Amino acid sequence: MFIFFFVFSSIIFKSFKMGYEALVVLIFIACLFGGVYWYAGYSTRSGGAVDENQNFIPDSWEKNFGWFFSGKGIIMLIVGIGIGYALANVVG
Ligand SMILES: [Ca+2]
Repeated sequence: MFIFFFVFSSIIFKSFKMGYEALVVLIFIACLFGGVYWYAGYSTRSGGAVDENQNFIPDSWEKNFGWFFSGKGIIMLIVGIGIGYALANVVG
């Protein structure tokens, strides 16, 4: 988790200088994370994954990446802010 935040904050930090590339990377991350969150819901709803506690997150993922789902709001907020800054750099 700490490695994740370290990598993530370094990407955000670089976005202040990189502009266009950072925007592309951040949009890619947003799509990737969105896809993972969507797939978690999809795989549990379709019955493809075990979800005994009925929170639409496959229990096998929750075991190791529970923080990734519990921190969904803050993670997407940080990505959103990053995109906002990168976009401001590109447009401005
Ligand atoms: Ca679950």
